[in-house]
Amino acid sequence: MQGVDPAWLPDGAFRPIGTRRTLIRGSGPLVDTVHGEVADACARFGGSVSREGSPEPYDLVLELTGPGDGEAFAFERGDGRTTVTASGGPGLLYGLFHVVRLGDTAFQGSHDREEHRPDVALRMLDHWDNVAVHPVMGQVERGYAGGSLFWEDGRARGELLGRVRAYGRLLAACGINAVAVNNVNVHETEARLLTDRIGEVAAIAAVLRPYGIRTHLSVTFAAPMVLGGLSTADPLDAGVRGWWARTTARVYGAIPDFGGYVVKADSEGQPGPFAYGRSHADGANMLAAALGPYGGTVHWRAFVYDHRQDWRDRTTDRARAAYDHFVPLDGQFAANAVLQVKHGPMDFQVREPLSPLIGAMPRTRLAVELQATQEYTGQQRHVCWLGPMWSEVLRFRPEESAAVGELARGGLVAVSNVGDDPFWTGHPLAQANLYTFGRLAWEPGADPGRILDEWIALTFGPRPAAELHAVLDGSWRTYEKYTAPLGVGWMVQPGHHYGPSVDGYEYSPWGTYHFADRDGVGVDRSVATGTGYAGQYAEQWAEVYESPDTCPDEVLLFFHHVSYNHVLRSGKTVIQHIYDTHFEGVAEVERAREVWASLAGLMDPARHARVAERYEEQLRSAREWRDQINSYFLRKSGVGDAHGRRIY
Ligand code: GCW
Repeated sequence: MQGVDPAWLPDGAFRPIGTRRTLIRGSGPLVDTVHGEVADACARFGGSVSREGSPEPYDLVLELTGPGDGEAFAFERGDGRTTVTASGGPGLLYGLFHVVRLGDTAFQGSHDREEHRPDVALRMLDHWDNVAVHPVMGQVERGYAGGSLFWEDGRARGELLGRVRAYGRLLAACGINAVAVNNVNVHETEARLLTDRIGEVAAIAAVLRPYGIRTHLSVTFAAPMVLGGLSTADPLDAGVRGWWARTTARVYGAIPDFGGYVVKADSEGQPGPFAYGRSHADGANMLAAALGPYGGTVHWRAFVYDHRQDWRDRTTDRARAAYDHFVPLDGQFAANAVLQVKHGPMDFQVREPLSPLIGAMPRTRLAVELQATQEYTGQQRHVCWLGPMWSEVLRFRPEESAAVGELARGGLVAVSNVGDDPFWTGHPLAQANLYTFGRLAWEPGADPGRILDEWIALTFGPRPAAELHAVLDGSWRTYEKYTAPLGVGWMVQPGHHYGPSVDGYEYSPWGTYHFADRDGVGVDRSVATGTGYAGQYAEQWAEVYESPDTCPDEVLLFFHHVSYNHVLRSGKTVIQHIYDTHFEGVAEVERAREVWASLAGLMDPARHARVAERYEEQLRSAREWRDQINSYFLRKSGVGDAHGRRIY
């Protein structure tokens, strides 16, 4: 698309296909999409594409063998011909993008037959987009890439076919198959997308459908009242249930393959079943009942906690909240209700332990929610490739039996980092997060470094691969080093969450404290002397986290309040670790910025310039973080830096 960054689908990525002869067999809307892709590539590069089985030789055969909507495909090469077969349209599309990723290798030598299928059925992006620009949150809540891709001037964009189509194509190429098009905080205007404005959602769905993407909608629990004029939203009330059933029937009238609802209830001021003395299973099941006849799913978020707690109250621990609310409900949720759990117990900090809910509800379908938008990880002004963090989460085993990627039977979800910015994600290198999410959702056990290399090769071609890998690979750990230490989190500026403010949340109602005093820092969440949170884990992890001697360093201050002279498992004291990591983090940003500068001339100048400009801000901000954190802890502790470096 003109004026928009091609991201991981530059024209050149289609050269190996576009210069060859392709046969496409089968019919259906997704086969048409595949045909369109190959035909465009051939128009550019001189190859040919046919839908007839004429006897001439082909280099590539893409064949749909069945009528289904399966996502699996098989790939093989022999006798000078590459073949992709799939029994469903989405599978054929994913097979095509597999060939794109392989590039020329797909057409060289021979390849044994390989079967590919996603490990996770639902791979979803949640957009926190508002239709109308919200006075505080702007158009995209926690969005760092401009306005919404879907909504403009209070309605669905006119040129949907351009931008949103290009988006659907990028998403399909990394394996994403579901999108929720509006913010989970559902304001007045957006509430109406469910009813009189469903046509706009249908228009978006029509553009995403050819790329195998189903559309979902965030709805307000109070919809029967705010839209239906009822006097209650009680999930057990017959009138309320009838309203949802009728409304949902109309949604499916407009969008026959509608994916379902996303709900944030009793969370940060959103309405929910608690007002009626009902449980969250009652709430979710009411919507599941309305969606069930059409094959839809309700994604019910588990982000329920007290956001008006008193900082003086040491018995309430926000980290415990999701587990305390939801584990007693295990087994009560309908089959098409999915409980959507943030990966950590708090809120997308740069480092958190795994949410103890994951693994503790064996009779409930769970979806795990990650955050691609970099709310707490540099807001797309800092380079912070989240692949290693997500991979750690997905490979973590809450119990011996299964990893998180396997426990997420209800899907993997990421909060989108995309807006109407020409680079899609504001920071061009943040595209890597979106791509990596899709690929990890397809295969949660995949090596993230391999995915990164794939993204680099597609986006930039072969040339600066090693340098780009170096710049991105360690960037999450670098970010962690210069921000809040050892898993304690929350030392950010309140409200917008960018930049340091060590005590910004310390005396607030949000349940986000570090308890630093002159002797030490951290939150005692042990069973023996603290909030008991550590005991929410299965025995093996509960034991590990219970004692500061066995607790992993990177989450030590999440679980324990320790003295500044406490010796970490690394052999360093806590205070020296704080100083060292903060100096190292800034030095790492300085080096990465140099590497980036050396790449000028190897890529589109606009892309290079955008990143270079953001590195200036990242470095300024990293120094600010370093100096505030180090000075704060020097002043609190009175313990100097062993290396005598400058602290203010
Ligand atoms: O991370 C917090 C954000 C809110 C967000 C909320 C949520 C959409 O600061 O902006 O609201 O989480 O996940 O619901």
